[in-house]
Amino acid sequence: MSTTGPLTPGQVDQFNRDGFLVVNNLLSPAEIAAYIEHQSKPRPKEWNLGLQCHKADPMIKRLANHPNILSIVRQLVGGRARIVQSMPLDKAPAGGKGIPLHQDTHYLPCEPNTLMACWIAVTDTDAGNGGFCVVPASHKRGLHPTHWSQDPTQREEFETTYTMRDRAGKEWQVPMKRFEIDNLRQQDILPLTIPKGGGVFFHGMIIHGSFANPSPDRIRRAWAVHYVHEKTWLLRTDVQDAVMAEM
Ligand SMILES: O=C(O)CCC(=O)C(=O)O
Repeated sequence: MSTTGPLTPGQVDQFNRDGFLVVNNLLSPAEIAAYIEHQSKPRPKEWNLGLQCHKADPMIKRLANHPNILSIVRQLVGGRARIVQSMPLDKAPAGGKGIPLHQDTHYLPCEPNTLMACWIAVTDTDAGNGGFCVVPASHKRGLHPTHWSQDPTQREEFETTYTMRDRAGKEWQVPMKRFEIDNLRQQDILPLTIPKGGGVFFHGMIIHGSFANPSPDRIRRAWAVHYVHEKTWLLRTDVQDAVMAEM
């Protein structure tokens, strides 16, 4: 297992200032190889829980609870965390679709807002294969206006209605689909280079996403987990049973 130490005070400041932090060597080459092999094999259908696979699939559970990741999440949320969702984010060569730039808090409102994520590069990732992009420091300017993304090079398959419930038990419905932040300027978008096994920790309010994979032959493979501080109230009823992280 690879080991990274706790973040330095400088790295924590950087996360708070920029809204994201790249950390290399979170997973070892052996751990990455084991994940790739696991994903290539058929798995029992009881493990296929969509964005909740970390509750059933032992490999995904292990990675979502990886000490290198959790120790940093703990530092950044200021205590123990709960795992809200996990997802593979593979992007095929030659046009595999992007994810329109967005803020996760828009999809996962919570009180107080401790939402954050760790996105792990399973292959080397950069602008050349549709790597992860951020708008640095955009987490400090509230929720930005959005429009429905209908760009055919970006994913738009998602459309649903969430039930929200506040702490007092009041419920309401929120229709959701694939939104994109309005009026983004290309020069504000920073494509990150994250080598295999490294990752980016990012704040729930940071604007992030990615573009289609322009490479003729380089797949972009990645995987992400979203966390909140254990005491946070998640408004979406479908994730209110988010499990505690193991440390
Ligand atoms: O994989 C990407 O390109 C973006 C991932 C993302 O939006 C997320 O993990 O919240």
